[in-house]
Amino acid sequence: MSKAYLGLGSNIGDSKENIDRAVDMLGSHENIELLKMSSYYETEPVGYKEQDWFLNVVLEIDTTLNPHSLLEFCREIEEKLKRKRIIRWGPRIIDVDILLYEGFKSEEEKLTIPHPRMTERAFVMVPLYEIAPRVKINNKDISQVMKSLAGEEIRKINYEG
Ligand code: GSY
Repeated sequence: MSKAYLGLGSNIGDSKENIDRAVDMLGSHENIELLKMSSYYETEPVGYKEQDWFLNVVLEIDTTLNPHSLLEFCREIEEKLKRKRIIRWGPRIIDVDILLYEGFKSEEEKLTIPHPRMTERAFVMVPLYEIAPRVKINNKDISQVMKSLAGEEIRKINYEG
């Protein structure tokens, strides 16, 4: 089993339902165990600004899938939820990104781990810090990395039930 962290985001349609469906699909895979899920966060768009705010969460999982198979499954989930890449950095029904995978680093274009832009993004770092306050990213403590965040807006949401 390897521990991994995934970032999920949506800003089209019912974002909470999109995220919840993706989480259910991950949890239903026989080689994935969901360990922790962060709170939901409403987050200011990073990159292309003329779009709705996102809903983001981070998951901690245990998995026997290797990083490439896990990536394939994440892409399958995006396809199933009918993600359409219309504008680069633009709106999306669901994005499922591998942020970290225990003991694994890669600079392949298709699979860069740790995720190349994660340390600059509050929508990733804040939920990750909530569930993994002692994790290291590129050998740096997350608490150190958090200090250099640019500070885009992010709001924790409390859903009832
Ligand atoms: O890969 C992430 C997709 N995305 C997001 C996102 O999930 N949240 C926010 N706040 N901005 C984003 N920009 C992109 S691209």
